[in-house]
Amino acid sequence: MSDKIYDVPAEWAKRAFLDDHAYQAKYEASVRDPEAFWADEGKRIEWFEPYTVVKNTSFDPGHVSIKWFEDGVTNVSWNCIDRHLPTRADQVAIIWEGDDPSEQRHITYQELHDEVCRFANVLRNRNVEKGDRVTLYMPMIPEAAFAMLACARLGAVHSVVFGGFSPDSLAGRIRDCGSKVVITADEGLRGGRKVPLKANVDAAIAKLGDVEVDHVVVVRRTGGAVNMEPGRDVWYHEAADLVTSHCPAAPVEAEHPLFILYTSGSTGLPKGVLHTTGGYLVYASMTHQYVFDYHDGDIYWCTADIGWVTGHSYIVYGPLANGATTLMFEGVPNYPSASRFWEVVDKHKVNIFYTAPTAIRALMQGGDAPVTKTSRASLRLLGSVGEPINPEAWEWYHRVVGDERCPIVDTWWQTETGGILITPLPGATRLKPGSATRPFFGVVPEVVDAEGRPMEGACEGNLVIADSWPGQMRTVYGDHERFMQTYFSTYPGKYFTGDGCRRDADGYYWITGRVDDVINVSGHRMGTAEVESALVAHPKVSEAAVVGYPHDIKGQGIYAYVTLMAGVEPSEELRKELVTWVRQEIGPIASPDLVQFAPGLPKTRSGKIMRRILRKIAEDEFGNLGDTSTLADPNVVEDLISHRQNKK
Ligand code: 6R9
Repeated sequence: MSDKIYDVPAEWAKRAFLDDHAYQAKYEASVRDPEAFWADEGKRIEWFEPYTVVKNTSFDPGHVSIKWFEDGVTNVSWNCIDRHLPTRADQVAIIWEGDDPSEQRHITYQELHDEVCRFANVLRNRNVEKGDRVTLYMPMIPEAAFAMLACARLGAVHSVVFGGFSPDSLAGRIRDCGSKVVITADEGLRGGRKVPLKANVDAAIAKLGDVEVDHVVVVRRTGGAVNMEPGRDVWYHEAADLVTSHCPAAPVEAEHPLFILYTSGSTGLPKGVLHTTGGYLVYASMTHQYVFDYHDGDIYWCTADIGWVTGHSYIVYGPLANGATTLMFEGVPNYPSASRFWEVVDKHKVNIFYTAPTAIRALMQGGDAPVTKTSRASLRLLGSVGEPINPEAWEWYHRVVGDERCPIVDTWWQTETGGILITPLPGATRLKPGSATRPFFGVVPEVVDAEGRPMEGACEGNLVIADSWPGQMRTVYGDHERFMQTYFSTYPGKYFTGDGCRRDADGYYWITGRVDDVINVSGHRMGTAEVESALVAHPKVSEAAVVGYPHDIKGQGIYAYVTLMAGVEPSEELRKELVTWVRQEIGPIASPDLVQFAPGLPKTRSGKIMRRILRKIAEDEFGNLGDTSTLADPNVVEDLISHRQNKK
């Protein structure tokens, strides 16, 4: 924690949409009369049929229902493209920077229109219709954005699966939402290394058994050799040659599904978070404008992958809804050198830069020189997202990257929230390193104690949101019961975020991290249950328990306690085998950092694993194990402590 405060820089006070006074007034209006507030804000996008009903939402246990602008009719692709053509046809919509610094593309709004229409026609020719689910398994190339917008244009529902997930994970996500069409590329390219995307799709489809995928559309990226299944697989460039660049945008109701995005929770398989059309776009657009203080002509860069929600809301939908120029980067921060981010900033004159603390910490380890040898004079604003940013990393980002000139917006939000909920506004908010500061318009955060009682003033507890906002997820795809259970049953009548949080005397929020069984590894969410079930699927493993532990770069690392089958001897080799196994089962982001072989796990007499104890051991806090009297066999704790793995 740090008690430093950074005032709004003078030039920011001049240029920003809102100063502190304006923020306060607008915030008060937004929570005093949400109906009136959002009735107005809803007009920031264009509607084919105007809405008359603004907010129809209930957090009542058993009857959770969330609808915004429900009788309005619009289309997201039309709002992100066609609407801008009269004034922005020749303005660059997407700057693409390839993995290799010699590769780049500039795509104007007119070109975006033509590309998206062609992609939509290719999908239409493969019988994709309104409401159909389409899975995308793509590298960071413009065609990924074209495909998302093409789905939206047809009223089809995209489900983007991060290209780092394994064939198994991909198969599960194709099955869960019943996609008949998959869009992929021959190979991805990251840090000079190839990722076999099409081969992974083939392997995923082979695992699907009787679930059929009718079509696989393959974009050529590297030109690497791939297997093409006749009748099923088609090259995008060949199919696109046969269609026109004209395709009407389908009018859809405000609550028509826009996309599904799978995310890890504390139990079971990843959930299909469902977002819909009108409210989502209004919220993504509004937050993008105010949080990043986006003005016409600004060059904006969010380094996320489109496989995550940040890529959906703040590379594609928010910026394009605002007619912005959004930069899309295929590569990684340290290729070909540790200066890459800043070289890209200089090359494209980036004004607004949005990244994750894990990237900042990794770059910080490389020292100042790779940063300071670049100019970065175009930078005006920095952003952070994905996990708590420690004050040291914040200070470095501010001092070295931003030359003490650029405010940092530390934006707290989730896949479920669709857009940013707690954040500074650069012209309005005094910054405290490590704090996400104050709620965005229409957001009513509360800190509750273990019994769910709202706490007043300065306090620490669990973070809930008391009322709906337009960008909120609507349901878990195909399982509304699970939606209600997961988010609205812990504190009935309130949306439970899963995060712990502190509020200080100035009303600033400090997110302290997950309070459930979700680990945040490099800003990527991983359910401990998912990693455990991958481990126990290994023939030599009898039982596994997985917890998070503090990791210098990744924020949290994955610590796995593994009990082997009788007769199997622990070895260094087996340890490596298990790590590789998990990578293959889920994907590299799920690789355990540490594996400890444990003859026994601490369990209650009823057989429940006491993760609290395992967490303390992984965190090095042996002195503070809490009550161990309910353990069936207290001796296992001693053994676990003496065989604790060393941290990197
Ligand atoms: C957008 C995104 C959500 C979880 C969330 C929280 C953590 C995100 C944060 C942050 C502290 C921030 N988180 N932003 N914690 N400060 N600025 O990351 O969505 O992948 O669903 O993760 O990430 O724990 O609950 P998602």
